[in-house]
Amino acid sequence: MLGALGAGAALAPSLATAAINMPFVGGGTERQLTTGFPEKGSMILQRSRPPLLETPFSVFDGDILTPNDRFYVRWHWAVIPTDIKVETYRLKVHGHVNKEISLSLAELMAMPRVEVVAVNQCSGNSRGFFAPRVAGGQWANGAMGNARWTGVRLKDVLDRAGVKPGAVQVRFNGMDTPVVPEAPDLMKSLAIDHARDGEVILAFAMNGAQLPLLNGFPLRAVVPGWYGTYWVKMLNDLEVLASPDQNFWMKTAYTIPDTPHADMKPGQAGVKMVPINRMVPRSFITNLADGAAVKAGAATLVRGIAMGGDTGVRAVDVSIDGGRTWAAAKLGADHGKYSFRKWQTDLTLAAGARTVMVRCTNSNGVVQPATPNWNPAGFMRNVIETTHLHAA
Ligand SMILES: Nc1nc2c(c(=O)[nH]1)N[C@H]1C(S)=C(S)[C@@H](COP(=O)(O)O)O[C@H]1N2
Ligand SMILES: [Mo]
Repeated sequence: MLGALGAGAALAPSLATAAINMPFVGGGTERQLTTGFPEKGSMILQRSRPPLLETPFSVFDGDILTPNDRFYVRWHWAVIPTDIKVETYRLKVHGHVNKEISLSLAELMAMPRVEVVAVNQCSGNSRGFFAPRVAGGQWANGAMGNARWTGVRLKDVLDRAGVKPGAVQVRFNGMDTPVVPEAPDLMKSLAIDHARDGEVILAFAMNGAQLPLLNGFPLRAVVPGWYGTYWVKMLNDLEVLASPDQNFWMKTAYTIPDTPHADMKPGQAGVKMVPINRMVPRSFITNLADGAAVKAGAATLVRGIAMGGDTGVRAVDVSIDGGRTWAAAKLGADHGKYSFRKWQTDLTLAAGARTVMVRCTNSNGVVQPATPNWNPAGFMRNVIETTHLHAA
């Protein structure tokens, strides 16, 4: 199933003429669509070097699994190998282990396989909607995707090396490198018990096909229920650590206020910061864009997607009276607790300007908040989404 990737796939984009308007805070921002990246269809171009590509939101109204060629892309450094030799690729496992090992793809693929459907969402998904605005990639809601991941348990790989007593974390490193040697290579770590829980996998396939280069060919970490930053791509190095990881990407970047909803006030001092971790419930309408026209006094089908975050979706409710009353939507097929879940309902709207609000409650009883959270990095954006409709 894994073949060598076409030699030297170019990462330079060619811009298509189409554009997409996003109603960001502070005025509309026009964003280019591009079809110029290898193995990718039409994507919103955030940045070309390193590639930051957003999934156009209409894609989420399609199959519950986000197609590989429409799946968002996020890299931190621009030095990304484009010609990976499957025959010579090795995953090295070292550090606080009994025996350092180095596994080929063939060896990894001969191990017991597991599959999970799980949402990969960037910590900064929806950052463009933060008010006041924050620096960083101005994503709308398309820095997320849902896929069926196939691979091996991280636990099984670690067991082959033998984790020594006293291990505290496992650190992931991929084949991409910073543009200047002084800059910090991207590395992310998970607590040893998390790494060995049997749910964290090293995936070599996505939706039944090899990983697209830009989504981490030939191997990536899949950390169900946790933000995408831990899902290290082009993974070739696992280091078992005997003391907590102090590297820039764990200690400084990707930290959130240790408060409910990771919420704080702009300029607030003395806030304790912790590494970002579990995702939270979210829900969206996918078949009607903000500002769409619908028929007044007749049933309108409204449908969308929800995610429970670090657990399943218990309920999706909608409100057409500004959140005073809520009615349960009908949930679609359950693809596992880490997957998107479809929902739909029929609404009859009186003529005029109307709003539809959608709210997810997860299986732990966690509900989306009514007011948006804020933090300076623009992480974990979460609020009950409101769509404006014109009924006539
Ligand atoms: N090697 C490597 N892995 C990485 C990153 C990176 O810069 N380098 N970025 C991480 C971040 S922040 C996110 S959100 C996800 C995005 O995954 P995707 O590009 O497959 O959608 O990859 C993660 N894995
Ligand atoms: Mo991210």
